[in-house]
Amino acid sequence: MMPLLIWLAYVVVASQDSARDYAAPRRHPSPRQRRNISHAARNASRAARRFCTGRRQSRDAIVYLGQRTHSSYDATRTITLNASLEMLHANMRRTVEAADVIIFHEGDLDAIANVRMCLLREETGWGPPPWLSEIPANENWSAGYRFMIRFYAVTIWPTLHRLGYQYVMRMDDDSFILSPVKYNVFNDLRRRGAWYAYRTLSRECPLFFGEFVDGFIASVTPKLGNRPPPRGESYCSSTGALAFYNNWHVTKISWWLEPGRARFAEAFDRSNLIFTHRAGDLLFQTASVKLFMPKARRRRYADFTYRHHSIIGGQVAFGGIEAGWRDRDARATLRAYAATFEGVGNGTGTTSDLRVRKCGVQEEVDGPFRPTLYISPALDAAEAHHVPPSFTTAPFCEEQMPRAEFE
Ligand SMILES: Nc1nc2c(ncn2[C@@H]2O[C@H](COP(=O)(O)OP(=O)(O)OP(=O)(O)O)[C@@H](O)[C@H]2O)c(=O)[nH]1
Ligand SMILES: *[C@@H]1O[C@H](CO)[C@@H](O)[C@H](O)[C@H]1NC(C)=O
Ligand SMILES: *[C@@H]1O[C@H](CO)[C@@H](O)[C@H](O)[C@H]1NC(C)=O
Ligand SMILES: *[C@@H]1O[C@H](CO)[C@@H](O)[C@H](O)[C@H]1NC(C)=O
Ligand SMILES: *[C@@H]1O[C@H](CO)[C@@H](O)[C@H](O)[C@H]1NC(C)=O
Ligand SMILES: *[C@@H]1O[C@H](CO)[C@@H](O)[C@H](O)[C@H]1NC(C)=O
Ligand SMILES: [Mg+2]
Repeated sequence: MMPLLIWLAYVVVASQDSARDYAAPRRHPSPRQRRNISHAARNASRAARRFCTGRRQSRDAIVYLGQRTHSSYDATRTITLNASLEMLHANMRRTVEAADVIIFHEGDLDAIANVRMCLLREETGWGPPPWLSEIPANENWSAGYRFMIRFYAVTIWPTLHRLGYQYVMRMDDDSFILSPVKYNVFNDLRRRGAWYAYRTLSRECPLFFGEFVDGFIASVTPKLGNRPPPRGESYCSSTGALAFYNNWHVTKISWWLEPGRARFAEAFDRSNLIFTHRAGDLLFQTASVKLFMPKARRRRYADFTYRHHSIIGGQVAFGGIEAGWRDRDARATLRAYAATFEGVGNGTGTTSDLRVRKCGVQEEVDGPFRPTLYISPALDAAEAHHVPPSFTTAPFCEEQMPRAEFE
């Protein structure tokens, strides 16, 4: 009896949700379309059975990409998947209990209790695009790392859609939720009508990517009804100057499947920039949201403490920690972070002298700036060694005069 009730409630809520999101009138499906829909559903459940353990129990998915040893970094990088999961369960209990947790992997991970383990295969969005017969060599970034980028930019949307999911929250095995979030994040997003949510910012927009975006805008987008940068300004010097540090984000899957986005994703994929220049999914997701999504559909969550960094050669070379305004232990958590890690900058020496910085962040368009604390070890290293800070920096936060985030 219970499962049926839950299923009914789910169908009712799910259909209300889509009715609210799509303003266009919905016509009844023709018999052919209806056959097609059930065909698609069968396809989805077949794919799920073939590649994933368990079965779908929620319309919301928390997704990790996991691996036993890191495909690009040396042995100084230990895999922290279990620790990340533990903190997620401890601090986002309401969200985790209502969602499916999925770990996509290449067959090198053992099953974890209460987690759907899904195999990464061509059918689940893993690998190079069909036209790329040889992966360009890169001394720093493995093929797998670049498949990861392609997954989060291009192939995750149809894959999760086929598995029956509507919203997705990304977690990396090195992402840590470090303070309690007492509500269900997916429901909060739906209630606010938001389609893309992020936690923090990265200042990065390499020229080659900016040129790709500007070229795309010039060639096709006037027909797509998007929001191009102000006339005469390049993407990187205007709307693209700040990017979403997207190793944690939550988004509505169907938005990424709309024709405009599909066309942009196809152009990005076709450019091969992922494989030739390691153009990140972060850049692509940011550009998609900034070009196509109404600002009011975006949201930043600044209420929980979040850590994500990249350790290279034992020091934090990128990323750091940003405190949440609801975190009562923020100062102690930041102090513990500063006592544990060292920073290294772009071409600088290291430093163990990590500074707690203060800045203002904006959660919604036209919303107030909230005072926030953060640590950016690479920035500390640059300052300690009197070199200019790397242009590329995360978490990025302006200390004096914060700029409006919702550009
Ligand atoms: N299965 C699999 N997962 C991968 C591979 N490369 C990265 N991942 C996973 O994808 C997620 C993102 O990778 P990270 O190396 O953290 O990438 P990133 O955060 O963009 O880059 P960093 O700034 O270097 O941390 C992590 O959960 C990784 O474990 C790979 O080759 N195979
Ligand atoms: C049936 O589904 C396929 C694949 O999703 C789609 O390309 C096609 O247009 C659909 N046909 C109808 C009649 O809805
Ligand atoms: C079902 O899957 C087959 C092959 O995997 C594909 O050709 C077909 O278009 C799919 N149908 C729908 C409706 O998605
Ligand atoms: C992580 O947990 C799984 C079981 O949940 C276990 O099999 C695995 O050995 C653990 N990995 C590490 C590195 O502790
Ligand atoms: C690889 O990384 C090293 C060390 O960070 C750097 O000096 C080199 O330029 C990088 N190579 C490429 C192709 O990016
Ligand atoms: C890193 O430092 C080099 C040399 O100072 C500089 O040319 C380069 O632009 C810097 N990289 C970034 C991302 O700031
Ligand atoms: Mg990472």
